[in-house]
Amino acid sequence: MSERTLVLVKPDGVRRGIVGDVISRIERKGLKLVALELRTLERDVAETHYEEHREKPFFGSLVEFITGGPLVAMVVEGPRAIEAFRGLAGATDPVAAAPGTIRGDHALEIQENIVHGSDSTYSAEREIKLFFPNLF
Ligand code: RTP
Ligand code: MG
Repeated sequence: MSERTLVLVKPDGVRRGIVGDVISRIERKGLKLVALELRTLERDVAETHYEEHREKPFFGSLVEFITGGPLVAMVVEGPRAIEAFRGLAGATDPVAAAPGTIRGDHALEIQENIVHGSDSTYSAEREIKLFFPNLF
């Protein structure tokens, strides 16, 4: 059974030229790209994407960061794609993320942690509709 997940290379990853490495890891794992776009998020889209964090102290800063430059949004498909990509990404805190993961290999700051991946089938469906409303 195949599933889909929304992956973002956040503005820090685009600025630092890590898009190719992220895509390469996705492809090496055997996951497939089914949609891809470079865009700069409007504030309302960013706030909707991260709505679960609206009450957190870092919400304002997170929205500033994620809207601060172009990002790459992708839909990635494969068996247990949600869990598979979260494994490639590593722990949210890049210092704690294992070496060999995207965050473990490329980052040190909790906010500027290079990638996003949906965390459940519910989130994946919601986020894919938000970023790619015409994808079926
Ligand atoms: P994401 O949603 O971006 O895939 O990351 P995640 O599931 O691993 O982490 P989550 O808890 O959903 O947090 C969302 C993003 O908010 C930033 N963050 N900043 N300053 C802080 O304490 C803090 N905590 C989280 C990170 O960019 C994190 O990926
Ligand atoms: Mg999350």
